[in-house]
Amino acid sequence: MGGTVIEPNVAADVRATEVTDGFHLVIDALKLNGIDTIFGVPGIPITDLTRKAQAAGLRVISFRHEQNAGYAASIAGFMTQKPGICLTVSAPGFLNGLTALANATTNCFPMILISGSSEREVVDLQQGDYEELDQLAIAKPLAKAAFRVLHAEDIGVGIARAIRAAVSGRPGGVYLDLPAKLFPQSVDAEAGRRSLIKVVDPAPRQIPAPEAVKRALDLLRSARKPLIILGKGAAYAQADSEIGNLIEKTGIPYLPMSMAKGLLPDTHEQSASAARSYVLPEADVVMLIGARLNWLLSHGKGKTWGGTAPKDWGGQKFVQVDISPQEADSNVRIDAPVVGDIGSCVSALLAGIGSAWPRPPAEWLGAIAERKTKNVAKMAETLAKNPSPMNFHSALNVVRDIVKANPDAYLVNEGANALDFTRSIVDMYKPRKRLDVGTWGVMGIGMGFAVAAAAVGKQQVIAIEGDSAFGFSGMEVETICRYNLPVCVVILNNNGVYRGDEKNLTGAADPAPLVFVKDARYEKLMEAFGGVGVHATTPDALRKAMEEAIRSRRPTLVNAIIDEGAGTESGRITNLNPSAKKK
Ligand SMILES: Cc1ncc(C[n+]2csc(CCOP(=O)(O)OP(=O)(O)O)c2C)c(N)n1
Ligand SMILES: [Mg+2]
Repeated sequence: MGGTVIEPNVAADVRATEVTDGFHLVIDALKLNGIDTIFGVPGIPITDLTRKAQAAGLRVISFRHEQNAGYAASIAGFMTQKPGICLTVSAPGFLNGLTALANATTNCFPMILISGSSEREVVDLQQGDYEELDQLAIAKPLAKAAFRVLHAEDIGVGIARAIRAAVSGRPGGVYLDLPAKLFPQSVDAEAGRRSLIKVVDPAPRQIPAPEAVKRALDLLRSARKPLIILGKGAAYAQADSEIGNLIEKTGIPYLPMSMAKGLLPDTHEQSASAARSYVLPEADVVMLIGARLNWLLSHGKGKTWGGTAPKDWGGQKFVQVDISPQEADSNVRIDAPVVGDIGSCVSALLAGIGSAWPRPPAEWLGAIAERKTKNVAKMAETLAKNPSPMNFHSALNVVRDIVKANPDAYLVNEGANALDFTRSIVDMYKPRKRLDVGTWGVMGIGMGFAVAAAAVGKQQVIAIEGDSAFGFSGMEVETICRYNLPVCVVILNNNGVYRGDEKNLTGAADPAPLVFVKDARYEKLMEAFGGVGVHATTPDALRKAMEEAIRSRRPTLVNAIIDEGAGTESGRITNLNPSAKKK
């Protein structure tokens, strides 16, 4: 306990009273609950909190912008099942962190945004305080839960509630408002100690009902063309061996969603990734495990699923394994919902399967294998080409080899083409190693995720970034250098958003809205802070630079020059652009 001793100005025989304060109670409450890292940006009123937290043995990672600290916290939450903590100042700092909080809620990442706030009575009367804003009200609709603590004695409860809200059930972002006045409030040390709560079983298991499990297995057993889809919830659950067993014991082909790649190695023979557009419309029973039927799965309907019109349902029946009882039927009918935590649900399914589960019909497996072989051969041919300048394929062919040789490395990924090509070309071999833009397709997660993966995951990080995507968090290369993190950033630089060859249609001097400065030397940004910068125009140069980065573990930025005409609008989701009839 980091209590201070106040020596009362009285006779020496009067015992000093041990007191603590709001600063120390926040730190002690976090430590008591196993929180060891804080991501944030200092300033009024939390500057001293960052100092004291560091002095108390927490790792404090100070960023250049709160949004990046917030993304770092959220992905740390995904990686560890412990809420990631982001600490900000009031009003603008809070708002900067809020995007990351909303993104965490959308992606079901456990995170707590702790923001200092200004004088309550001044804020509530709108009298114009320094950084005045009703933060709690603003955070509420974007967070899974939001709390405020007004008295130091309540800090223990506030932190306990925030932790439970973040990690129990479906995880999400939680906001905790700590007004400036709270921090210096002093409390008797013993009373303070007693007010803290070590949260018991913060994310309790939720056991599925036996009849739900039976219903799901009966449906799955009846399938002629079964398919399993693994979502990021399945990756989060850390039930890797149970999920692997379920896939292998049933022999059912599976598709990993982006952040579930590597739950089983992407090279697994049951992976149907290379035949995705065949298996989705063809499957008759689909079991979703920790995957939602949102836009990333075309809402379970339309052409992707064999429907004719965009809103048409295909003929599939669905099993949905999910921790939220409200998830089923959100887009199409779910015939067999299995509600519980993924680990408990998959264990129950495994128990019900026993040892005599019939393998899926050979025609189904054969048809998938045939398409896979064809598509893999086609991809190999494309990857073998060596155009000049490089295109996404020839650059990512290198990254693919490097990741294969370094399966423990984290792969952070954002951009449009830079994202879609990386996802399909670079195989993952271990769970929770691929960290990307998630449900929202948000640009800006790159350097925050990279810092968290290196600092918390303690492994090499490879960040594959579109040049536009990188720009959203690029200043954090200073943070990467400052903490000397083993991060190798590779910018797939095609001079712009989607591509770099557009012209201003008016012919005037302003560039087109999607293009950037030609031949920008991003690598010099890393050099500016003492890291290694490399300008790579060939696959060989890219390979050498990445190998050296991993060997040395030094912060490195490789500016990989890609053909500026290589990309397509919005990558794989061109169809989501509203297109006007009038051209
Ligand atoms: C926060 C946010 N702002 C804007 C966008 C729109 N957007 C989607 S992808 C993208 C950048 C694509 O360019 P780049 O990262 O260079 O990838 P490329 O396709 O060129 O490889 C942008 C701005 C977004 N997804 N998120
Ligand atoms: Mg680009």
